[in-house]
Amino acid sequence: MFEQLKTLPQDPILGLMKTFREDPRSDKVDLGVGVYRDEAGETPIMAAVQAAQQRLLETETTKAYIGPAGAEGFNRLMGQLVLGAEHPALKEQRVNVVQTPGGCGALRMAAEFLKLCKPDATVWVSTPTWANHIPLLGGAGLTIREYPYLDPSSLSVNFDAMVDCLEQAEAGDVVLLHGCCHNPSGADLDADQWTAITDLIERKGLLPFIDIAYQGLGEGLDKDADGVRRLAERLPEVIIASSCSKNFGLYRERTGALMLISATAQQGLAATSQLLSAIRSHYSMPPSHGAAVVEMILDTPELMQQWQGELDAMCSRILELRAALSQALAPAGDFSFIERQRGMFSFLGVSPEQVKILREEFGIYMLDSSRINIAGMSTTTLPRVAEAIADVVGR
Ligand code: PLP
Ligand code: TYF
Repeated sequence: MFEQLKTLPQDPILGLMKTFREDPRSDKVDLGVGVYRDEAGETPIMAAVQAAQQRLLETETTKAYIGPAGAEGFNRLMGQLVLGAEHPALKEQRVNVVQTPGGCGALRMAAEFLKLCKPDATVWVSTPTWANHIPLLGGAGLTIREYPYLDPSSLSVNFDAMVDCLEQAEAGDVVLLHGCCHNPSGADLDADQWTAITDLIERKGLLPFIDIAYQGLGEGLDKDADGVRRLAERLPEVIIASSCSKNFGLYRERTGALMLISATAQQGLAATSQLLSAIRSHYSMPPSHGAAVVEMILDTPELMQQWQGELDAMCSRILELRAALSQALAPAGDFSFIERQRGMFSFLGVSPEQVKILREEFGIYMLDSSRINIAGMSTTTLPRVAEAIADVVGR
């Protein structure tokens, strides 16, 4: 049965991690995969997470099954974290949250749910978008179309082109938006653009689908969710996929949430029953540990404060590195967009050949698209990274 199968290429992001590991140079720098790193280049367990794990170890009483929706407390607290505790949709009981295996699990189950709502649904995604969006959504059988998002010459949002394109979408089409910290470009919508896109979605009867995987790593927990929150104040139905991988550093614990905002509480119950049925037929129920940690943190004031402090420090470090890199590159060209962008990623805007030189000659690893993980640098490695980039673009 297996003999006719061809070997497929690896995920290019995860493949690059392996090439990096095998590079013997001691001064190599990994700007590839999107994991947060500290000044020492490590991705440590956050102290609030360690403390919550310790408490769990002492208080957890069972490992019995958790059920397809996951933990009720986690779901309630995640709804509040993303939407803000006072959000009208929460008060009107129009929000239903389920715990998922990471943001990826949320994205995929959202796609399966959409397929049940509308078997011929079309999802519009930004060009470019996170490469995994395509298999996660397309794999559920949704039709994927693209809207232009990034102007490749200025590396900023081409909002006019985005709006012009989405004017062609039909009622009932789904629009995937990055809640903040656009992956791969770092170019986000500003407040006016969020309002304008909300107007367009409302006028055309589209369904907004928000992927928010970096809340707290752009400018702060509330600021990063502002666009989503305001959109969800105006529209009757919204789907939100949220991830705890980056902001809690729980990557391998596979912790995320899927939120359905429905027009009425009654419709929300029916929609959630469909979603839970889809979950049962895919993985039955989510893993527990990561969500139990998040619930413990969000529900314990001193852990919450500790976590917010750590997250704010990560966020500030990224902003400082952004400012430092764009300044260090100023003699080589206009890289000021790096300072204006948010989150872990920006494109350098160099060619695949230049990316190859940076990797082979300088041991500086980034995706072929020139996407860099800003948090992959430290104040020690940044000058060398900047020097190498300046050298390569100056040739
Ligand atoms: N969405 C985006 C844009 C991402 O970059 C990621 C990954 O890091 C995710 C979703 C989901 O990640 P995870 O499944 O690890 O929570
Ligand atoms: O874009 C990134 O680097 C992160 C991490 O299959 C990631 O989102 C990369 C590939 C993948 C899962 C997560």
